[in-house]
Amino acid sequence: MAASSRAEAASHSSHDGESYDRYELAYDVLDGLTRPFKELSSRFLYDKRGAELFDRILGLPEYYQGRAEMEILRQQGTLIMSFAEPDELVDVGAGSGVKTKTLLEAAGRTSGLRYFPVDKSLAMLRQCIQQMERDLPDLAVAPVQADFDSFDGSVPAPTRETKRLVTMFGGTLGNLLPGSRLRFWRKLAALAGPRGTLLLGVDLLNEDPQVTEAAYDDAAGVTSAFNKNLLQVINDRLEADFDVAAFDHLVIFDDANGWIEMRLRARHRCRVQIGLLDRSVQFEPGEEIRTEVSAKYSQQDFEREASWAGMQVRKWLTDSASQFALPLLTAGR
Ligand code: AVJ
Repeated sequence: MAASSRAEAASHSSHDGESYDRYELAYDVLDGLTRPFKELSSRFLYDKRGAELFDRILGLPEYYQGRAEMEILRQQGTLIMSFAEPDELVDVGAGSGVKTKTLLEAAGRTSGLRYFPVDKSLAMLRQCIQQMERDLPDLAVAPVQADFDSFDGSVPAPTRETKRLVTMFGGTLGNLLPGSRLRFWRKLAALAGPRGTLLLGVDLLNEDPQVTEAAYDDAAGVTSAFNKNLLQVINDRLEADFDVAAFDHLVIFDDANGWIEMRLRARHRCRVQIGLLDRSVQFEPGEEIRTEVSAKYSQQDFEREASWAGMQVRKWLTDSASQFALPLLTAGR
């Protein structure tokens, strides 16, 4: 092997063809763990095991989001497609593509449509391509391997004529903090283009915060395992030595900010080595790490946010229990 390609192989993650560099991960982790209130990005939750655990979360009785979103897609698929009349479909964070498949099957339309599934995981993209080839063979699929920071350079820019539908399912927008969310809104608007439509998954504020809390702290403990797996990801990729069993899963609803947080709390004082960086981090008894923020919206909050990016909600589609929304947006005021 040539020296340059060896260096390349060493600096990239060994699993799943992820684009995120090991040293980028290492320093992001160190940044987060050396703050006065420790934080780790929720993007690190989704390694192979994390993705499997998230799949199990989607089937939990408490986690209504996935089912509610599928219900809207089945019920409103035709309306969504006739509103957007797309030639192109860009699916940000496509995963297995099951949501888009449901949308297209409900609308009964695939011909003349170009589908760009965007995902950071090659394994997910492969699964998505396979599923579409099997169930929607007419669909032209152009996969794009990119994460949320890099998709704008990887998907072709829309022209003034392009009729493009951009989807981001699951409520992922709510995982960004408001400052980054504003920047991300602008990227989504640019991706859709002047004649495009956005379809975004939005988890709604529940009158009863316990319903939301239960969705992130299920009785079977799957979300707890999902959260703790983050420490395992760090152990595996950064030669760290977190004692995963010494941390508890914790969920907090932050009323003022309108979001729910997942945290991990150290049971006792400990010191964690990060082998790759030859650094260590100290935890006090009860010290917490924030691992995820997930915003819960009212329709009004959401519309205000959309206007930051010059986008306007044209249709507000919800499930029958009004727990989740799939608004359709276009440019304009
Ligand atoms: C897929 C990122 C939207 O925030 O609800 C599920 C992830 N975290 N249970 C969410 C998640 C805990 C989920 N998103």
